[in-house]
Amino acid sequence: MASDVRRRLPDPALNLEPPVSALRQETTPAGTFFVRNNGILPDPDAEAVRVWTLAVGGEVRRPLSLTLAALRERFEEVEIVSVLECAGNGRAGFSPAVEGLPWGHGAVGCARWTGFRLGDLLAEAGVADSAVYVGFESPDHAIGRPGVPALSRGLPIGKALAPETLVAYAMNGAPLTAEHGSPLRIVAPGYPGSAWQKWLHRVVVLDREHDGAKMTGLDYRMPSRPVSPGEEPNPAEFQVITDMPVKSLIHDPAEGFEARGPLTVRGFAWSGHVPVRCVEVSADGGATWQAAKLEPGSGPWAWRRFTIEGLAIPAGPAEVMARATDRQGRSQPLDPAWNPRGYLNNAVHRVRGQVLSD
Ligand SMILES: Nc1nc2c(c(=O)[nH]1)N[C@H]1C(S)=C(S)[C@@H](COP(=O)(O)O)O[C@H]1N2
Ligand SMILES: [Mo]
Repeated sequence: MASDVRRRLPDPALNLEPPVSALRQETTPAGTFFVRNNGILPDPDAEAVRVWTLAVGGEVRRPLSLTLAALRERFEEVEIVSVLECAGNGRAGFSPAVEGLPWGHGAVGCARWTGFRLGDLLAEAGVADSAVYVGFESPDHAIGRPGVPALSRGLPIGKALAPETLVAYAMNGAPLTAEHGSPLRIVAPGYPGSAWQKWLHRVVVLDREHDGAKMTGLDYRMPSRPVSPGEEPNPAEFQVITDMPVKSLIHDPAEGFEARGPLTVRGFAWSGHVPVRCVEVSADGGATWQAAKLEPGSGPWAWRRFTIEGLAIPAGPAEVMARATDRQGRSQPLDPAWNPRGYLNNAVHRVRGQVLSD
């Protein structure tokens, strides 16, 4: 794809990140949307991939296995516009540096997802009273280890049954592409991208937290108390990431801009389960902040456009920053909160450039 603006990250798995300046639409086109793979995509020629079924088992009264056609026929179609963000988005911003893919700010996008409620599927299977969690299984495999799952994440039963949690088959009105999880993926608004299992093949209802690939240890988990660089992390003190923090990005101006003041600054703001309250912009290193105009967005899980026009800014080297605040009063910090795997960097987004004199 000659027009693909995404960079490939240094990793044997396919991981793609667009520049933040390309994230300028309410819904991000599939070909601009970041791609995060922990392993190798399912083999399109495999029998189980050509004839896809979705199975439900574990703590259920009626285990199921349904074809794509049967799923489409049986369950009501639902659409939701939701942000999808990798928990590792912004990892390159941590100091000291942490291991893991060095995402800039582009491991986020917002799309219109079409599918059916995971809760409707689970109701059909009859969830037992013992259920506390669901685990997801997919046929992608770990690097160099065919047959070994690359990722098997899950959701607490409450989120699995929540009306916004979908099994999706379409993104922005088109069938899911292979890289975004065709034919079925989880959509778990407000949760980190890791919970949005792609190539969903089986749902297992569990009477305890799921312990599949990359659910345990330090993977996609945050320390429950601050851990300093150099300190030996204790996995027993880490918890699975659920709710995503409030955040924003500036798509205009772009990094390295040259412009005459006053400036127009535009971008998007989003959050997890607590809605965004406001966005402010600073052009003086955070000394003063000016409220941006914030548009409503397409429903509670979509990102919301913000704009400031006529931002006064002196000629010379310049930096603009955006800071979103949620309805619980939590704001983006100026600097990221360091953690061993570099998750949840929601520090203010800074864009640097030059303001030209008249
Ligand atoms: N089966 C499977 N699902 C997966 C992954 C994966 O490696 N395998 N990566 C997860 C992670 S960490 C993220 S951030 C999202 C990214 O979705 P995208 O590639 O459509 O942007 O997919 C999630 N679903
Ligand atoms: Mo992710």
